[in-house]
Amino acid sequence: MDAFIAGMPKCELHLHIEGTLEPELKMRLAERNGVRLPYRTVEEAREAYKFDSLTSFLVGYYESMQALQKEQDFYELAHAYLTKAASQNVRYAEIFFDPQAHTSRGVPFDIVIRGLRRAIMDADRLLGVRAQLIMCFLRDFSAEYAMATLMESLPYREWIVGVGLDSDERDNPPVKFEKVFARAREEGYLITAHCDIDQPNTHEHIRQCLDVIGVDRIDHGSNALDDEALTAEIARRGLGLTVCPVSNGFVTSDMKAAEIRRMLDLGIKVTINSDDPAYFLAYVSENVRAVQAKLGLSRDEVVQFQRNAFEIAWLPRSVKDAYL
Ligand code: ES4
Ligand code: ZN
Repeated sequence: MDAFIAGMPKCELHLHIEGTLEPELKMRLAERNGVRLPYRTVEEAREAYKFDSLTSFLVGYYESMQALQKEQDFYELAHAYLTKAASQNVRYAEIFFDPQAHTSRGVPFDIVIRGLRRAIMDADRLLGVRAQLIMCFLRDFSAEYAMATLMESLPYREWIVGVGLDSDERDNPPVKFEKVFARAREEGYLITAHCDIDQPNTHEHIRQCLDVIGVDRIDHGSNALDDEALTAEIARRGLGLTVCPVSNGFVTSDMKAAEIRRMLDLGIKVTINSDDPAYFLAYVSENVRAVQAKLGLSRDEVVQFQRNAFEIAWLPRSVKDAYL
C-alpha cells in the first residue's frame, strides 16, 4: 500500500508554501540574509517546530518567516516544495501564500510573488509539476488591510487563481471579510476559506462561508459533518473540502478520520492534503497513508481522494479531464 500511495498520481489543494520551510533551508537563508533567529543550529530549529496548539504553532510559524527576505529566497522555498512534490508524484498543486506575513514585516508583495511565480514556471518545465497560486488573507489582521492586499494583487491577477482566508480563526469570522471577498469575486478570483476544526462557532462560520461569502470550496471544514443541514448543503452543492489529517491530529489529537469516512460514503468531495508539511512532518503521501491505515481503506478509496481533488481543482475542464 505504501508503494501504491507513493506511486499514484496526486493533486494537492491545501498547502501553505510558508509551511514547507524546512529547518535546513530556514537556517541557510537566515545566515545568507544576516537574520538572527532564536536558535543557532538546525537541531535547535527542529526542536522549535514542536507546539501544542494552533496559537503556539502560529507564533513560531510567523517568527520563522524572518529568514525569507529576497526574491531568490521565495524561489528556493517554492522550488524545494515542488521538487519534493514531484518526488511524491504530485502532478498538480494549488499553493497558498500569505503576502501579509511578509508585507507586514517590510518585504514587498512584488518580491514574494515573483519568487514563487518563477519557481512555478521552472517546475512546469523541468519537474513535470503544474501549480497555481492562491493568495490568503490573514484573518487576524483587519478587513482594510485585506482589501489593500487585494488591490495590491491586481497587477498580478493572471498569476493568482483565487483567494483564501487563514491564520487565527478565533473571533475572526468569515463575515469580517464579506466586502473583500465580494470584490475578489468581481475581479474573477475563485474563493476558499479555512474553517478550522478546533474553533468555537465553527458551524456558524461554515454557514457564513456557504451563504454570505459564497465559497467555491472549504479548507478543513470537517466539523460540518456534525450538522445535518450543513452536510446536506455541502453534498448538494458538490462543494470540495480540503482536509489535512496529520495537521488536524497535531492540533486536536484527532485526524478526523470518522468524518473522512462519512464524506466518502456520502459522495462529498473530500481531499487529503498536507497543510504545513515541514511543521507537521508529513507531506501528502504520508497524509494519505495515515488515513488509509486508520480507516483500512482500499486502493479504490485512496484513488477516490485524488479523483475528488482533480475534480474540484481550479483548472479548466479540459485540463482536469486529462488528469482524470
Ligand atoms: C495554518 Cl494549521 C493553520 N491554521 C490556520 N492558518 C494557517 N496558516 C498556516 N497554517
Ligand atoms: Zn491550512
